[in-house]
Amino acid sequence: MGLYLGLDSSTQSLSAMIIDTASGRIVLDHSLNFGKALPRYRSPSGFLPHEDPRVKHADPLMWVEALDQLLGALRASGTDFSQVEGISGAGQQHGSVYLKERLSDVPSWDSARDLVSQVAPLLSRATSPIWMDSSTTAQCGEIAEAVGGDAKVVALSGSRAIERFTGPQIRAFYQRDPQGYAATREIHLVSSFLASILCGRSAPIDQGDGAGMNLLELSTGEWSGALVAATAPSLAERLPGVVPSRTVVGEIAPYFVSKYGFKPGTPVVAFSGDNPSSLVGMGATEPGTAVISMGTSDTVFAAMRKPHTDPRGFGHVFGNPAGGFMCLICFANGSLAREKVAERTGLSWEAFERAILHETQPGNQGNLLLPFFIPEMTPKLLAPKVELFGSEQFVAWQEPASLARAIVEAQALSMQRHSDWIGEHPKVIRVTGGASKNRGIRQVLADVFGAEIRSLSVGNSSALGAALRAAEAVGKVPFSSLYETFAATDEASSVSPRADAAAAYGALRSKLAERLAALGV
Ligand code: ADP
Ligand code: XUL
Repeated sequence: MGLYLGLDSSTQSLSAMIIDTASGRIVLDHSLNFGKALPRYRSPSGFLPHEDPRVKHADPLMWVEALDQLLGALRASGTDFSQVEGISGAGQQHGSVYLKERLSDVPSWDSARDLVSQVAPLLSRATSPIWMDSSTTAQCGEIAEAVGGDAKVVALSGSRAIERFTGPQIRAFYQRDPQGYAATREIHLVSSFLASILCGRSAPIDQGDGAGMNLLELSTGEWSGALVAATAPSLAERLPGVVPSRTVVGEIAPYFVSKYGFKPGTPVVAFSGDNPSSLVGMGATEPGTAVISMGTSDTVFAAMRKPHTDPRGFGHVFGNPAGGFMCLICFANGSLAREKVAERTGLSWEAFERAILHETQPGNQGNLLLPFFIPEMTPKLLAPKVELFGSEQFVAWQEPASLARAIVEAQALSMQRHSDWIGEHPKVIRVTGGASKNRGIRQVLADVFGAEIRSLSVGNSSALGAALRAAEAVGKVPFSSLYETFAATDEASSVSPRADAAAAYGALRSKLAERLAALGV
């Protein structure tokens, strides 16, 4: 029993959480926002501007500097890392980091210098494509063709070849910058990259996050020879190993011991993707509890009884860090789309919540919004598409309250439509992520899904999941007893479906489906 540290490097921030399994308390919960804390990376929302809306990259050095800065700030304010018994972490999924050297072949970090100046010369690619990138449609087609079609890619990897997934992104790099690819010795996910930084040597990729690459064979948990060969030449030698999520992958590097006071030899457990980690943090690793996460992206996910795949081709199967599988559907137009509506209507989040709860009704009197402010992956839209249907004032963006409801209803209806293949109709859905604080948004989800919506007392479920994974792997505390203590729902936040709401959505659901069908998606 002891203290366990969980880190979460998400799109917009790096968070650290320390849990104390002896007292059952969270003793530290702290975040650093990349845009605010590190303005020199010119990434206010965590990624770099680009003239092509399909291209979304981030500077991996920003993630590295954030780690130094966060640990430094925590240490300065009195955090005693010497009591930490184990560390794990989570990273935004799919994003990749390209290195000229295998991290195991370079000397460990020098504690007299900062991390960024030591990592910068190792990069063979200055920027990292992240999950929001949708510029690899051609490469997806090529990979599918090479292995025998979309159905084959799904059967092997659990997903169709998907633009943001790491394999198509690696192929695009190989084609667009062959010299850069030739100079690359090692390719990491954001998760395994940060674990490697902590260990000062190459850390393997875990099966949870690895399944989001279009490179891992679900049935074996190993790299798929066929997919690896279809992606880029000599890729196998550039990939780290794959391990089950609960593997101890190394010890903390001496740099962190001398600089921030960690205990020498502190074990580091494989980092995973933010969603697989959140499955743990939400206490949802057993089938039956669905989760909706509303961070930068919106995701719907759940542990799976049996691995089956989405016939429409939008959903994914990833590894469940507790063993087995999880399904996930991701929507790019999550918080950033809600923010666009809030900005355009001038509504604060409080006003946005009031508008939904008190100023509008389920079904929104037929007012409907196509909410694709950026290219969307579910359903697949390569260009932004924002359209308003309904009353004249609404169509002219003159009805702020209706617009607030419209974006959330469109998102909830789309989540419902695209999660029907899972074949479960949960009575309770757990929610997390920044936007889950909004009661109005929780109410629309309850009404559309006809389910009780519950939040957890803890805000950052990915960081919590990482800390719980460290406790389970190092401290040998079973997830079930950790969940009783750390993943309890906050009853006061619970929202029930309104009796009359379900009927209000029939017409809106058909209208949205018709419009999407007309767009061919
Ligand atoms: P990520 O983990 O992807 O970085 P978070 O889970 O921290 O994202 O969520 C951040 C987002 O939450 C912000 O971009 C913001 O749009 C949204 N958000 C925060 N508070 C509210 C609120 N009260 N209502 C709706 N959205 C909110
Ligand atoms: C999941 C996905 C996103 C990222 C960023 O497939 O692309 O949820 O993990 O959080």
